Amino acid sequence: VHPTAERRDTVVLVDSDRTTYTEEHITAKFTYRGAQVTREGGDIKVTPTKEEFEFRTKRKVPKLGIMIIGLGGNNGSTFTATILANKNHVTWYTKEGIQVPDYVGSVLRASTVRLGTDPGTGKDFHLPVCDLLPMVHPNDITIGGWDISSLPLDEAMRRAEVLPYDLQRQLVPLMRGIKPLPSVYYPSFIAANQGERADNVIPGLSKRDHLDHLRKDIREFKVANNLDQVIVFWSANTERYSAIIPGVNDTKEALLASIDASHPEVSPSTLFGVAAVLEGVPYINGAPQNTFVPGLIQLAESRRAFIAGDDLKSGQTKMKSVLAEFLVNAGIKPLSIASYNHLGNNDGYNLSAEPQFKSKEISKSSVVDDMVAANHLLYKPAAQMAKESGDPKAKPEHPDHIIVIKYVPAVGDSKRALDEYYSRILMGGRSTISIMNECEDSLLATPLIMDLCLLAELLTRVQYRTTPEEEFMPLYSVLSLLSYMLKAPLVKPGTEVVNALSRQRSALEQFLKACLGLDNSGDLLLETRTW
Ligand code: NAI
Ligand code: DG6
Repeated sequence: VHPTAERRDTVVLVDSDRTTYTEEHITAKFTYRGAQVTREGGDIKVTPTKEEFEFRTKRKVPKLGIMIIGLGGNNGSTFTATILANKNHVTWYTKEGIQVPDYVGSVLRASTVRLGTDPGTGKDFHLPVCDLLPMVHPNDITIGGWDISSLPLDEAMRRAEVLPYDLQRQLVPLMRGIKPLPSVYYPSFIAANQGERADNVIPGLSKRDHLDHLRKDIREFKVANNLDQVIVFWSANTERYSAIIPGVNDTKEALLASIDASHPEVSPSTLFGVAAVLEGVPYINGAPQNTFVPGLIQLAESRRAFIAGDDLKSGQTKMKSVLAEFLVNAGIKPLSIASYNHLGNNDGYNLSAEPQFKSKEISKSSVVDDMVAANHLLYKPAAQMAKESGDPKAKPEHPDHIIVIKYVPAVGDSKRALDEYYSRILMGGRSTISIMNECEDSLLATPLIMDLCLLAELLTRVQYRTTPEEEFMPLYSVLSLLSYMLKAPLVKPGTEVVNALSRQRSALEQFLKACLGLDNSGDLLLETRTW
């Protein structure tokens, strides 16, 4: 068994009066420290703040089902094949020899956190992230879902052309019995070129009937597989943006009324979101469109349901959320970022239509905004631009940032991504960094889908309170702690988006440790800097 797929019964036992263990829960007290900062004349006034939290995590992991919308797509079929290969210990030959299945690329299963120092050796002690708190093992996930294409999963896997032949050959008997449920298909939302695969569609035109049908599918999947929890994941084609129209989708009441009226601006991805929220199961959007219209966010809030999105941050954008942060935090000023990519899978085919490309362009573009806005020494804020230009509506200074995506059938799922970072360095000098990466897109996306679902499930088991008199509460509906895996993270309305990968990882790590009552000042390493 590959180390990333191993089963362990590790329990992290925190030896502190602030962390308690019962058979049912891990409960930890945590002091959240921050600071309020104001300008007072020429000075900056900083007031340290602190708030006491108590986190309670249910220890029993549920029997988990994941329902993928777009199950027969490249990601859906690769995800299913990966879980089944691991579960059934399928090994296969390539020209490099025998291969064993793994979960490489999963932050939970294939990366570690620094927990502290071993007093015996004085060395750092690292633990797999998935061993910090009780989490579902991916091999135990039950998979189901919907697709507008009726191909059973063995044929969908073959159509995807992602996995090697010898692996596919052995997976066929395990995959052929999995057939996607019929789905809702509203042609105006995805590229016209997708029409040819839409042979598995829920009949009728009433969006209310469609909603009821999807809700029934979720309930039946749960019962049929004896599941405790289900997560619904959008891995279907990228849709065009929905228009946000007052009275149509801007409030929960309007959205539900629009479904009753079969309003044309209610997209399939939003309809699935409503179905999941009404069934009380988490809903995650792995594509870039604005599924989470204000009415759906409100509905989730009102039901204390969990949602997360948007768009998997798998390759080029993940690199960008590292490199842009590195450059700007190094005091170097990117002047332009030009990102080009071509791919030949069905995702690329769908994105060759302008409205769907537009959705992807938006999510790929937003990723450097917070890093740029954080450095007013390099980039002029809006007020300064307005003063200098005389235009009161002037935007803050920003590097030129372009996104190009081209469909090249020959390369299939093996996406090519080229990026050029052109920056200003010392004394007006210039630096150009070029990056080219190439690999199967679905092999990067699959572990992200898994991490998103397993983390979302864990977060449904974490509750908090800020005084001992209060009842424990679930976390806020929008699970922004999942941002690490998402290109355009959805956050609590009115709060700031964090795109920088290191900050996203740090937030996640700190939160998981906080659930154990551990403070994350580990990198201070004061013992190495003091006498
Ligand atoms: P794909 O095109 O192979 O799969 C999408 C599947 O969704 C197809 O089988 C299609 O028939 C189905 N579908 C379309 N509309 C549907 C509906 N209304 N209900 C149910 N099924 C429907 O695409 P792939 O490569 O699997 O990607 C899936 C999504 O994830 C795309 O939106 C893509 O942009 C997004 N994504 C993919 C990444 C990657 O690295 N592969 C990374 C980031 C996002
Ligand atoms: C081409 O851009 C297709 C897209 O679906 C991307 O492959 C996907 O969004 C992953 O993007 P990135 O920028 O994280 O590699």
